[in-house]
Amino acid sequence: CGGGTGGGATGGGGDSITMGFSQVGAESGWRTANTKSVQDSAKNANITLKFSDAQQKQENQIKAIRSYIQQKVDIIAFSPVVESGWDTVLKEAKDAKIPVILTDRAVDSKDTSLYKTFLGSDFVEEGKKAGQWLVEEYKSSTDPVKIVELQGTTGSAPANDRKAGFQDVIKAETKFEIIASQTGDFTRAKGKEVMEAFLKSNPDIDVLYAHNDDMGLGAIEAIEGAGKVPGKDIKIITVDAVKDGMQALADGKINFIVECSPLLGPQLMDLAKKVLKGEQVPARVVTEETTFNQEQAKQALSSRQY
Ligand code: GYE
Repeated sequence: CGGGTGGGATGGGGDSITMGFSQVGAESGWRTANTKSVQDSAKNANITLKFSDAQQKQENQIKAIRSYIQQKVDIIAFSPVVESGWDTVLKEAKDAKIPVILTDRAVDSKDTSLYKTFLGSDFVEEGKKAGQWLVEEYKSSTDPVKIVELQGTTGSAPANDRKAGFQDVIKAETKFEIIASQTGDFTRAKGKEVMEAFLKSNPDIDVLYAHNDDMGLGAIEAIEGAGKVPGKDIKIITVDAVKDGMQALADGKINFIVECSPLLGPQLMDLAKKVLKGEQVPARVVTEETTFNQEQAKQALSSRQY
């Protein structure tokens, strides 16, 4: 190690890179798969990973980032739990000359020099895909369609964007009405709890749009508990396409899933190496993803990695 084109940056170009990674938490199947992807690919790329789990709390992430700065890691990567409130700590990293890569979720900082690149999905596009399926599904009906929405973590990029993209598509037709919308914090338990409340106050729900599979899976329990049939009495759209979600889709309990890939690890390690070598990297790297209906889920299930 050492030498090469590393220049001033410690670890640049060498094989002893240390990365500090601040993860959102362990709130969902998606997150578990994402953590595994990051850890496995760090090992494969010969990058020493310092990993911390923020338990969905921004203050914990800020603490972790400050501690990575103190430890003088070569590079910091993190998945910001919410979009706002990062400028101060990102400025501290910049002043310490430690490059930062955003993975999975975005920040709303105006100063884009605070991070090198942002690797992750286009969540607005995901919300649009969910809306497009709904428009197609109800294209021959003029009756009102009553929708309830389980939002992701309040203030997070995927919650903000999946909501906005969905709304953008369905607003064109007045028959679609979102009658209730609340956060389920991307967890199964909260998804169930909030869906139970939705069912109590709204006797005739046609559609559930859940911002991730886990909340949808929790909601299925609530729907069944209320004596209704998920996928029939209430149509369900979710995002992620983790195995448990895909199983429920194949079983007819979910109607449509928009894929969001958690397998960001290999690209992240690749970008980190390039950044440390002083190579140019794109400001935005968008993950490629697809959608699944029930038939497609049956086909895809056996080869699903997460
Ligand atoms: O969809 C959800 C997770 O940020 C894309 O976070 C990620 C989201 C994912 O908890 O399941």
